[in-house]
Amino acid sequence: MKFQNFIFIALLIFSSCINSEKKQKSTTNLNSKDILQYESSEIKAQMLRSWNAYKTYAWGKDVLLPLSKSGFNWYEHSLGISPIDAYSTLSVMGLKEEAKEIENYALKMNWDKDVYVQVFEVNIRILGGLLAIYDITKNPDVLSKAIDFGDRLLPAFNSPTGIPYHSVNLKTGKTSGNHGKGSGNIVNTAQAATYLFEFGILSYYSQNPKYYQAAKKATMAVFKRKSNIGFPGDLINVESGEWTNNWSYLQAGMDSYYEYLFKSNLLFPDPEIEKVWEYSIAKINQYYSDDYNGRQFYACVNMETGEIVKQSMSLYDAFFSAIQALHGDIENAENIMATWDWLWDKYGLLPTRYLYCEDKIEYGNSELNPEIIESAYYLHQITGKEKYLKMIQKYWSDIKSCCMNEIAFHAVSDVRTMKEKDYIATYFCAETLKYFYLASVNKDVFNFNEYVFNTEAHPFLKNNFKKENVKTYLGIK
Ligand code: DMJ
Repeated sequence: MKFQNFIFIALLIFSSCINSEKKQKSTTNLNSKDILQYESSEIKAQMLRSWNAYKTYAWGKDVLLPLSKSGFNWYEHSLGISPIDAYSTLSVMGLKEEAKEIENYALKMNWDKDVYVQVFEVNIRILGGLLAIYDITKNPDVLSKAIDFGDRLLPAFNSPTGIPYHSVNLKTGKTSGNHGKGSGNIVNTAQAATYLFEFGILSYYSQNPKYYQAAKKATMAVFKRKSNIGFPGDLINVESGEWTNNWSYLQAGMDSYYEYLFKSNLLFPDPEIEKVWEYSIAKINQYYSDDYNGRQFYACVNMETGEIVKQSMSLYDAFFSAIQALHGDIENAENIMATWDWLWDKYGLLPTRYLYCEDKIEYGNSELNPEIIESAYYLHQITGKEKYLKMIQKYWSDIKSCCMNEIAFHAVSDVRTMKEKDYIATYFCAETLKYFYLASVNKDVFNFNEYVFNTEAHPFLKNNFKKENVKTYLGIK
């Protein structure tokens, strides 16, 4: 073997060792001052790279598969979920050409599809995404698309309780308990009552209260079935209104129910919903909060007794510090953020679920979810403390080390091994990259105080919703 070839091979082996080391090691041992600051231009370039990968390998499909370089649809027909979900991120980044392309794409969508869709998921991503396009462009044809889509979701709310069925057929309006195939009529609390925000916006822009009123009926139907100590459970039968599981918590399955009780009031003050939020946040602080080994957690409790039934945290409930901070409860928001950051430092990414009393991972996968970045971003904006920006920089550095591939980013099947998974959720572009970017720009580019985000990180300008019209357009008494 020639000497040059030997050197070349040795270099290759050395660099692949470094890469595999990089894939497993978090930057957490570095001092925050050692972490390289990222520039907004870097995030923007990564968004563009991911978007172009979607266009090259999965255009027209719902989701990009980054390892196999292909795409797949959620249902039998594509709903264009990735583009519609990505629009507001491309737009806040000033990528006008790409945003315009999606606006035109959305206008060509025909919602008259014989397909059962999950009401919760398409509400936050498609309806939320379309409304975000309209909020920015004021293109009346986009609003017509949003109204058409909203009208196709409404039949789901025609249940005896007013709580929507799990799925609805976009063409026929028929409903179903489980993707059009199953028999049950059970939904979780987030699926039951995460509609006030998008349906409120749709009512406002269409000047038709029917959407907000349907969302409010569903929310109140959940709230009025609270237990004697004041909690909803996590699974409910939409026809009988009976709880089929009696756990209560902040994790996926209940998270956005609480999020919208608070956030919808920021755009659409409604005294009844505000009361529900104030009541609920007091109960959360009283019962969910769990101090363990000198750290603050929020546990799962029995809705009837308030007893802790599981000491776990899921990466979804990391959204809650953002809500607490926005609500003015900075102390709790900072305490729980410190807990999330501590968990990140253990693995260099958050596992989907962790049992804190056993120091054990229950589900090790990570889809590069946005919530921890979202909360650090809110805390940085609200407290002005630099440590939150440093956290965000660390999260970015870690995600780059473990999850970047030649075309985009990928999820991992276990944070202990950082084994690559051929998947990237639509919320990575819609939310995760957006929060990274917004954390790195100044107020002239994006003023946090002027917006409220839906649960899929689509930002809505507060000034677009005039207080004097809200009551009439939404039918608030
Ligand atoms: C998003 O789809 C939404 O934020 C939803 O409310 C729950 N979390 C995922 C991202 O983790």
